[in-house]
Amino acid sequence: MSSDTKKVILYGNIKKQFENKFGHSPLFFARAPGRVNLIGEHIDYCGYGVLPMAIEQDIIIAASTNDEKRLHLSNTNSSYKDFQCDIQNFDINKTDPQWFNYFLCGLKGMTEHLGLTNPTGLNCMTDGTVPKSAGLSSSSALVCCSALTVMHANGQSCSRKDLADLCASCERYIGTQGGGMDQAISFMAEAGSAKKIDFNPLREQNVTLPDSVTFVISNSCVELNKAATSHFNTRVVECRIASQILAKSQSLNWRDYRRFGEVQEKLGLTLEDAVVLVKQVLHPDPYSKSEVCQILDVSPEELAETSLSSNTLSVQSFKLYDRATHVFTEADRVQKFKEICDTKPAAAAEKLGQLMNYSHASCRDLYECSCPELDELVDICVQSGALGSRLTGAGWGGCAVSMVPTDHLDAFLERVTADYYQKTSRGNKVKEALFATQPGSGAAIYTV
Ligand code: ADP
Ligand code: NG1
Ligand code: MG
Repeated sequence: MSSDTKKVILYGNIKKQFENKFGHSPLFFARAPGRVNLIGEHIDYCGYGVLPMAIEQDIIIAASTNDEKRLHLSNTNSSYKDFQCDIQNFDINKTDPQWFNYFLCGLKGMTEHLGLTNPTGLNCMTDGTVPKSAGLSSSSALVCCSALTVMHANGQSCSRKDLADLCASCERYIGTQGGGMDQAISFMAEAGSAKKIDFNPLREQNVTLPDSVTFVISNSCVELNKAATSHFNTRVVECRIASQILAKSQSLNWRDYRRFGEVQEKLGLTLEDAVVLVKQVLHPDPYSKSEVCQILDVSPEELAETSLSSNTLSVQSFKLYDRATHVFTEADRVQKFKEICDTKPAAAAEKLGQLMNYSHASCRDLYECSCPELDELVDICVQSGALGSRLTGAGWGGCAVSMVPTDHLDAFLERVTADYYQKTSRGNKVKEALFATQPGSGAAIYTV
């Protein structure tokens, strides 16, 4: 990926703060955008395609190098404290994921990927406009931006695809076992187009959204840090165990399988067939850990090896039927969403809106990754004239994305402001919490 010299003028504030901190000018800027996922929630790590677009909000790092082999990391937001360490010898803390650990993920991943034995020291000032822990991928924007900074500072270049794959892997150093959607769209986004992203191997296709609608993001103002809790990995693990039990039920060697997509492909099933298989094999009641061990014929210690993550070792109850049903039906909705965008049938926008509404209901009822505030916000968005509205990102708080007829946009914004924000103390946050968005461009380096 190449660098650009055009946009640095926009980065006056971060440049000034860099100069105040380090006493010289930055050599270059790196930027990586956040994203909004339009449909396809919690299915990337199951091997299924998703449909996100980049947003304008991003993380920017102003950087220079130093000869001391040190990382000096600062943030324009004083609530993110300064950090420094040796550029090569450091630990990434999974149990207390402070902000600099996300930077360290990118640093470690890129240093190893490039095989750098003598990486340059770095001085970095970080600035960000992606709301944190709100499902718009501030964490991945920071990891991607860090990896890009390390790459450029060491005079190297990588393809966007390699960067996306690398950053999907290295964000896992923080503990969350994500599927790669956030990093893929951050690097591969193109202004004006949403993308269908498929995995294993990573592939992308442009998706043209109907021109009569505008996508609006609204933040419920409830935050959830995914690395500091086990909500996210519990879902990953439930899906892994469900796919292993489905594999075993069909006489496959279940230890070879970790994702629904792999099992479905091996069995040659359609997504509808897979939903039927779930009904035949799994039961709707939660599975206890001992039942899972009995079905897979393993000890709890072996189960930890084959299926769990370090922060889910003590989970005792697994809802396999509901999670599996969500994943297969959500994967089907993504395919239908793309098909409607491509073929533009009559009432296309209404059909897309309906898929978004079904997606939210499935996230709320089957995947249980919503929360009361987000459900209330989604309801208000639909009552305010959205054709479809749903939680976006991991959930348990964070943002909703709504598809609104453009000629109804002002009335929609007014009503959501009145009904969700102004009724509570959220009123003073409405400016940054409720905004229309366009498909933005991908990560970039700007040299001075
Ligand atoms: P998200 O849904 O935004 O990806 P996560 O819980 O995965 O939420 O990650 C949020 C974390 O990312 C924050 O707690 C913080 O550590 C880090 N982060 C986000 N934005 C910034 C920023 N501008 N500067 C420093 N760290 C940030
Ligand atoms: P957010 O909301 O950005 O933390 C997470 C995962 C994605 C995906 C979505 C749910 C990471 C870095 N991101 O996103 O891979 O699984 O949740 O669709 O783990
Ligand atoms: Mg995140």
